[in-house]
Amino acid sequence: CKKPNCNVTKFRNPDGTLRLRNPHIKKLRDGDFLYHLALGTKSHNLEEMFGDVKFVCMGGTAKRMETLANYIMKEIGYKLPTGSTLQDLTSSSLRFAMYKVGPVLCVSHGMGIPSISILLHEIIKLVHHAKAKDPIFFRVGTCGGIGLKGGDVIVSDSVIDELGNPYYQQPVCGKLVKKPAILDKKLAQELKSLSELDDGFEVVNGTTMAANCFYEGQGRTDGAFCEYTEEDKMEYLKMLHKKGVRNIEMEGTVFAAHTYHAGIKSAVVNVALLNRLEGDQVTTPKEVMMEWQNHPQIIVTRYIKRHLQNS
Ligand code: R2B
Ligand code: URA
Repeated sequence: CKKPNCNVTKFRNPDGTLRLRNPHIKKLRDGDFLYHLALGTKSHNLEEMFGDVKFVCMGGTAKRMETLANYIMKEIGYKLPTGSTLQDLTSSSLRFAMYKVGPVLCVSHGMGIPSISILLHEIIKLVHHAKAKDPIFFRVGTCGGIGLKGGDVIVSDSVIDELGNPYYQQPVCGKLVKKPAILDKKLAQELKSLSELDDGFEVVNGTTMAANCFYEGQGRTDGAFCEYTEEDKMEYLKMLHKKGVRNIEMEGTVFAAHTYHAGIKSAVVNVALLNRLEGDQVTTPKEVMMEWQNHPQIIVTRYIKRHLQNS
């Protein structure tokens, strides 16, 4: 199907709940246990716990996701039940951390494609089992910008891998399987439009490259190994920039591919921690970096707020 959002309509039921693209799950005799979340269909009432989820925000670290949950809570005016505090709902898994603020889930994904891939499998099953309707997924993260200042935000309109492929490929049962890495372009444009003049940071749309490595895979010359020159690196980064790549991070392809495959609208919103055309080392003071990491959260929270008000 060539129509935009074709998967979104194809893999959702008319009421917006997700159809799981795995016939085996229904046949699990003891229910489905989401091991890395320590939640299961037998052990928990997932529909009661998560049936109202409309937005899922994923980001690298547990702390950042807790900060985001608290920020969203304040912005949407959500009150926790009297006497309760924000809980990590996956605490017994000791892997990821997940916070729920009304219709918003904030969950950490760790670093890199394998880590977020595990999380995506389990969160997609979670929203399916919970019968959540039309959930939208965001990755709110950090990246290296190409030609952008530290603190600027890139909302990806497309994602590619290190070889320029617009898909996520993975060996499955000994064969290489490709899944198109497609993000919702309208969502990306709307997120960009939510930037305000006095924000103090730019928000741009652009292509994101997802690499499997922070060092050689991103053309850095400051890893433990480097068998190329500074000139090779600059040539590579400039070539990427010419192709429309505005940032490099480590999860975009699988995030876009798995959400698209599941029929979920999604967006990748990253803050640049440095301009890779000017260097490789991330040396910005911690307090500045902590402030910058709020920038994608501000944009995504504006979107969530606007859509909750209109729903
Ligand atoms: C951005 O930052 C992390 C590496 O430092 C990685 O998770 C990513 O995509
Ligand atoms: N995260 C990355 O993956 N690359 C950077 O340069 C900065 C953050």
